[in-house]
Amino acid sequence: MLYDRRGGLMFLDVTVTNTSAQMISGPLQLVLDGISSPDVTLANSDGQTSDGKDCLDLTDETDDGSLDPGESVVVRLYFVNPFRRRFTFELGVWGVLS
Ligand SMILES: [Ca+2]
Repeated sequence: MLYDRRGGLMFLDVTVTNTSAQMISGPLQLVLDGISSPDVTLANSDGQTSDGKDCLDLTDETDDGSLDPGESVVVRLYFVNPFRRRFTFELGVWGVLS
């Protein structure tokens, strides 16, 4: 995790690779869950899932709207963390197997 002193945000690059043999169609979403500190929030959320988890839409990061076998996308997560807390979280990827 890196700290952007000017913006006051922490950030982390996440690479999502389709290691399966099946194409994954969009909408492709990176879902963030269980941030361990209540003082930390995701700064660049694209919205929330139906059960209230922050998510980022990765569909536009793919070359053609779907994640083919072996294709990777990289997305940067920005966190607001005013007290510089240590924290953990879980990531999941939602897509449609075609
Ligand atoms: Ca693709």
